Amino acid sequence: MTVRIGVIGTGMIGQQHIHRLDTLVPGAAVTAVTDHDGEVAARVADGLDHDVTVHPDGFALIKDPEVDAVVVTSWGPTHAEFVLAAIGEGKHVFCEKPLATTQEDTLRIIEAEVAHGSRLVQVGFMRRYDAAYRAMKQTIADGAIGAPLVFYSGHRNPDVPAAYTREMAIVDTAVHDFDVARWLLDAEITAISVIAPRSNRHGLGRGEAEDLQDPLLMTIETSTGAVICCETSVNIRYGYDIRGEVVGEDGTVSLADRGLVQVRTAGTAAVGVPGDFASRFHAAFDVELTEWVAEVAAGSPLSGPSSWDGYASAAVCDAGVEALQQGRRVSVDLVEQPALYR
Ligand code: NAD
Ligand code: ISE
Repeated sequence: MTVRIGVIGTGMIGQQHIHRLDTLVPGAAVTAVTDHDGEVAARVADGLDHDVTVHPDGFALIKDPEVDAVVVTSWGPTHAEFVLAAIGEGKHVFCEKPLATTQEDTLRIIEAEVAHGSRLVQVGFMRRYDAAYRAMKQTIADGAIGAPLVFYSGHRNPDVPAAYTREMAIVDTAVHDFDVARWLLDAEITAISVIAPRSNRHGLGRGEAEDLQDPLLMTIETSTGAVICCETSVNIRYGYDIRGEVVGEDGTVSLADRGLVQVRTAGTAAVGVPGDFASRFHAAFDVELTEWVAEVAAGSPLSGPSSWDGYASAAVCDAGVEALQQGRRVSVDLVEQPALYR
């Protein structure tokens, strides 16, 4: 069976996902698109080698009988209403992070999905599909390093767009580290503190844009007693570098450097660093959508990041922003987890 997919939001990642769904992912075809900017949507549709319906808005696309499942890649604040509409139609929906921009909206989604009675929502936390992170999780599960005690997670971007604000280091960037830490350590996050060192000069004096507090260091407590130390550096210039090391009772496991080769010359040994998120995680995105489409096609239970994961990460983001603004440790108090997500 081919899963006919409608994509809401044909901007940067929307176009990348359309390309992989239409050309790479077995059993998937993009049959409908829409964008706030109708011309962009029409151009993207024209670029495909088959007929694609261009809808006036996301709600019309969700109702389209030629759409079996929905992908949401529009701006974050629009996600919740589209996800809720898809649940209302009983359709599977893959939503790029964040699931919603407020905890209240993530809880509305959970309530709707629980009322539906089975999982329809998957959130785009693609790190869970990255081969290196998967090997790290397997190493921990095998008991090779003993019980995990500390996770160091470094999230470095070469630069960020003018629209990027201070809080985005937490809600747009570190949200990936929060999710992957919960998944790796099999724990919930219970509290967060944020320290802002002296700022990188590249984050200051950004014309019309606000000065950034960059880097940020977060100390994050978890339900198992393991502690996460998360660094965001979003103006690091040298590349898109994702660092990770779990310290256990008997050893450590870390993400290896990425280059295919190491070059030794003139007294140095050098390895390449990816330039952006798309090159660092392209294979993870491929696996993420391939597994999602396979599960949707088979009607089997979804195994990827759930609405609960979207809610839990949103709760940590809210606490992190409060910790940054108020300069104090903020606890994360989650609602009781519905049975659907256990
Ligand atoms: P973008 O600005 O390039 O594209 C977003 C598109 O959504 C734009 O074309 C815009 O016109 C459209 N849009 C906005 N509101 C809409 C609406 N109501 N209906 C239909 N279309 C609408 O942004 P992007 O970088 O592609 O990011 C999109 C989403 O993907 C964001 O939530 C972002 O956080 C997420 N993202 C995730 C990753 C990742 O690593 N997983 C990386 C980049 C972006
Ligand atoms: C972007 O939205 C992403 O999700 C990237 O993975 C992340 O590295 C970047 O900081 C975000 O802005």
